Amino acid sequence: MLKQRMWLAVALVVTGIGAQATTPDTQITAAQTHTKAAQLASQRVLPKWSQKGAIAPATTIDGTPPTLTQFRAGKQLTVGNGLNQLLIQVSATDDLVGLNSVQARLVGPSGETTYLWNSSTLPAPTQWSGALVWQPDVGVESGVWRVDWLLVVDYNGNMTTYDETQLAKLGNTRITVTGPDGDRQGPQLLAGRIMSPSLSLTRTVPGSDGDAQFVRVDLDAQDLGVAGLREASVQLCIVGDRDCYYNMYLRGEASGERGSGAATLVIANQLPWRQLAGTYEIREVSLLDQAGNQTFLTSRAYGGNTDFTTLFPTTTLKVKP
Ligand SMILES: [Ca+2]
Ligand SMILES: [Ca+2]
Repeated sequence: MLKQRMWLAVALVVTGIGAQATTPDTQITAAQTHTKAAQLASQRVLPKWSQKGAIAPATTIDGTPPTLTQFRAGKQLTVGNGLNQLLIQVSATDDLVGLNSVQARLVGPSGETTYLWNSSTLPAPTQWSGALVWQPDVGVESGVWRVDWLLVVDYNGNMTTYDETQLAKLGNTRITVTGPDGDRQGPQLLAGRIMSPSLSLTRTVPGSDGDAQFVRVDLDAQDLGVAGLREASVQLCIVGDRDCYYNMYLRGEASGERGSGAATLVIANQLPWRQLAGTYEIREVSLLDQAGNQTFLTSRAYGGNTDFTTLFPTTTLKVKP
């Protein structure tokens, strides 16, 4: 019974195809396709290089790898001041099909490796000059990095590799990186502003589902050295509480500020509902850079030597019940 059904199904399919093939539309389409194929065969499109000057017959397949003709890496890279970028200038030639890509490997002082590459599109150049661009992030290791391997590849996949000794015959392979781990200086506070001079424990953020108000302090700061700002904190104490038993601690991170340029850090923390009501004054500001250097500024009223009134328009904030 099952076998009979299967045969029936096969028969229907065959009939279906047969019926389509006999319609005039299908026949015309088939004829046109054939003609188009014949046209394409007669108008054979030759590769660009062949149209230009018939350098080689179409049957020649390039089996020869490219050659590196020039190589030179930049010698110095100081990391942290804005964009960190070093260029490695490369030129290469290929006999026929053209250059596809150039790749290089960099090895750091402790053996860490990173790869750079550049590529061309078709029609590929037989004479190629360009740069491999190294843009390490701020955490890159300081010391001497070496280009210890380079690869040139043509569009047929033929390739030549070069080691450091071979590269050094053409140009510099050693890059001295001065990174943020060479930075021994903490950031500097330029100015600050208490943006929430008066807060209430019973008031909430307008429109929120009962969210407590925010304590906000803005700090204008800049890092000394090359690492860049990372985070800051502010501690406030109830006025007159020299032991700072009832304090308020705020902490915030720099949002992508890098380098030694000045930036404003916005430190906004929600007021804890258990915070004691009263008038608070700044006891300490601390600033941290990306290399881990920290600067502590402590108010004279708490045994330090910073007069915050010279840096802040007002140095107190009120928390009401
Ligand atoms: Ca080639
Ligand atoms: Ca620093």
